[in-house]
Amino acid sequence: ERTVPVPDELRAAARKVSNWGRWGPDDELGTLNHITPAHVARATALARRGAVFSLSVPFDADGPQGAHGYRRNPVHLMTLDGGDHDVAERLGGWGGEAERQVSELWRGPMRFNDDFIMMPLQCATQWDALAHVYYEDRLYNDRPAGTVTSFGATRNGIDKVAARGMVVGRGVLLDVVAHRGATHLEAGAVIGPEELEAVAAAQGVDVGTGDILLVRTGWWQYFRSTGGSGAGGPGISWRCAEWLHEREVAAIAADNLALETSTKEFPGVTLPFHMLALRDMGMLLGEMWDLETLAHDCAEDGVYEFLLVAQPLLITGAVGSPINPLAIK
Ligand code: UVW
Repeated sequence: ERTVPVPDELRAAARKVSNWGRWGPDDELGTLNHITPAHVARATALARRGAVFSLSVPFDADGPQGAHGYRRNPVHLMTLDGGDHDVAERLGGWGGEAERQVSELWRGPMRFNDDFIMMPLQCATQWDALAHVYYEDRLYNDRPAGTVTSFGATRNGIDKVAARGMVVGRGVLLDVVAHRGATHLEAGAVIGPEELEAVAAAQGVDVGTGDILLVRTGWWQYFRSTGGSGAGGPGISWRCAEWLHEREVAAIAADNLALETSTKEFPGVTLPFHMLALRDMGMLLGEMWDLETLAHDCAEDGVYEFLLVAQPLLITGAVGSPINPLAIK
């Protein structure tokens, strides 16, 4: 048997948390529909001190993909820099159309540098789009798997979210590391819904409709401090799906590689929380966010809520997007 069937328990959970049809047959935003203009307006009031925290890890060759099998860290290349100008002046030009264009520009006082980057869209701080993970040939809202082709995602792509400027609202940090009194969670640690509930209660923060939930596991900090080891991530259990569904959470992100635990909760089934969240609930998943500085600030002032702005890029048909999320307190 090549295919491990969907376990009964997971299928039962899928039925409970499914949002297919909830926002109409054409919906491609999923649980982001929980964020209404009223939610956004209320969230802006959380930017009280004007303190801004970038939640992005660096996009560079030392990135988190050192711990990943099938992705690569970004390759950043310069296409033009000051050295080209110096060489052209000392040794003569490059010849051809390139020289004609550039030397025309260099006759004036303006100088410039250009670059580009090659990278998987999901190699560092990012959102998984709803078209990223599916099973039994269906994507979120009963779309056929064939709607994603080599031309990209014709349905449920990240562009649908980006075009609407959807990912802004009330962010809530649940600092599981601090709650456990640890520096980081051990590889494969599992965070269940009971623990999310306990952390929220201990921090004195509620989690409700339209919130964007951030979960700190300490993985990113640990990965950085150990010089790149750290495959086998701590993370949330598939059992958190129902808890998030009941609270009408809009999206969830964490500071680890895959958001959910690397522990196999069902034999032969990889990423069961992804299956429920992306395909059945229609919930964006954020991975590899740097929550360290924000967590320290929250511990200091005891405020675990903030305005969160985390827009994906408008990349047509993409199944994920790099982001530089901002928390503003
Ligand atoms: C997979 O690797 C399938 O998913 P993610 O990048 O969201 O962890």
